[in-house]
Amino acid sequence: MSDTIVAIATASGPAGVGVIRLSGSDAVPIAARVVRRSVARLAPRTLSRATAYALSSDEALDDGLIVRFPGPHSFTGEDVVEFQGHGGAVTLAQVLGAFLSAGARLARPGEFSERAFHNGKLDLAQAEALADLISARSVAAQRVARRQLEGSLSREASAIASDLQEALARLEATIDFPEDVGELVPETVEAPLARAAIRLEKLLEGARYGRKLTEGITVALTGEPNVGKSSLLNALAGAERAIVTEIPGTTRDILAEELVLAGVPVRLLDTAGLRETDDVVEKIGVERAQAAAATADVIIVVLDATRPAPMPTALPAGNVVVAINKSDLATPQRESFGTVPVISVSAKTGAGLLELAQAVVGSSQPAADAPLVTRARHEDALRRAALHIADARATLAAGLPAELIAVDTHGAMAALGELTGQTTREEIIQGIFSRFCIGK
Ligand SMILES: Nc1nc2c(ncn2[C@@H]2O[C@H](COP(=O)(O)OP(=O)(O)OP(=O)(O)O)[C@@H](O)[C@H]2O)c(=O)[nH]1
Ligand SMILES: [Mg+2]
Repeated sequence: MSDTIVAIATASGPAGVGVIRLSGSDAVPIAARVVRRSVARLAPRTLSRATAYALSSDEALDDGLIVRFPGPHSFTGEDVVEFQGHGGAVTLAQVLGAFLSAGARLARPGEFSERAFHNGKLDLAQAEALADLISARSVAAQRVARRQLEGSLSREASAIASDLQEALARLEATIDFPEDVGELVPETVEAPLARAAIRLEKLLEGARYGRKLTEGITVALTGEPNVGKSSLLNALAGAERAIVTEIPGTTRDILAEELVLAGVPVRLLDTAGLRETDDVVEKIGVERAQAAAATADVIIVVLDATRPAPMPTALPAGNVVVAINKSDLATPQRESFGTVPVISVSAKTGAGLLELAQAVVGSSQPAADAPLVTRARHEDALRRAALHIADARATLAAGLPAELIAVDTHGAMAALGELTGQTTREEIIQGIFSRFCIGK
């Protein structure tokens, strides 16, 4: 038996339609008190006309539609009722108030998804994918979230788990029934462990790109005055956002632009050109530029093809891409600064901008249909699983007893189970759902 929760499920602000969702054992009788008709007799999953009334007066609050999803065939697995009325903060707040007066409790953030998880409707990775889907900032991020919601990551985790299970079954047979099974044949354990290790390695390879997709990255344009940093921001954004002039020292403040580069959400920062100056305002701008470069995930050092390139020692430490701009005016002289990629671009003609975007985002994009790890929590669990497997294989190779190999294999299983929530601690689960939005 669960108490009945209610929340506005649609975004706030003026909108054509607003949806209020109820879930719990009294969802149907509570809804019936508000719409003053039998909700229990409505055909399941079918919309019917309904008017929501205030409980304390006869005032009609809103006209709309009502629909009943009897548990367990609902999103949460419980009885769910939705009232679909008009959007807008005041109307929705009034109807919500009526449901609260009728006996529902306001849902905590993520509580609907949390109930779906506890009722076996979604595993933890799928519930997280749902949150990712709602907050996706690029088409690529949205696609990955959809695949995860549909179970791609969970299926890969269970494929790895079944390899581990196979190894464990062999180990446990030799531990429990040595006289029937005989000596452990190392290959029969090594083969499934190796398969699991390869699959894990593949997943972890894509994780860097996957996390960029959901979290996005900050990229700072930096370089001497007049090399074309602001022009590059405008060219990448496809809009005249930053002021561009032929006067060195044009940009003073930091300008941030949200855009998508090679599928990854990027916060691109234009900064003041770096030079010694006595101008008080420009000086502050230069300091801000240096601070932005120091905290960015990637720095684009912009050089001017018409001027001699500085020595590589001038490059800041970290994740750096060099863009030699104004390639329409002169042929860039350098092809690389050691290991730092150099891309020749023109903010004026657009040449090289796609290559620049690719270089900034990184080339480790996995195949489009491969399951992708997008969360630090998942990456962490998978890394621990991989370490346990490596230990298990080392123990096996050293000819140590089956019990010791089994301990690590169990450890790998437990780490893997955190992904889907089978072995995740309750407070971690609650922490995950508490970061969801209300009504989800
Ligand atoms: N031909 C050509 N001119 C460019 C290109 N990019 C920028 N410019 C010109 O170079 C000058 C400086 O461009 P900005 O974008 O203001 O340079 P900046 O690096 O932001 O300069 P500061 O803000 O002063 O640091 C302007 O006159 C631009 O029109 C390019 O790719 N080709
Ligand atoms: Mg500028």
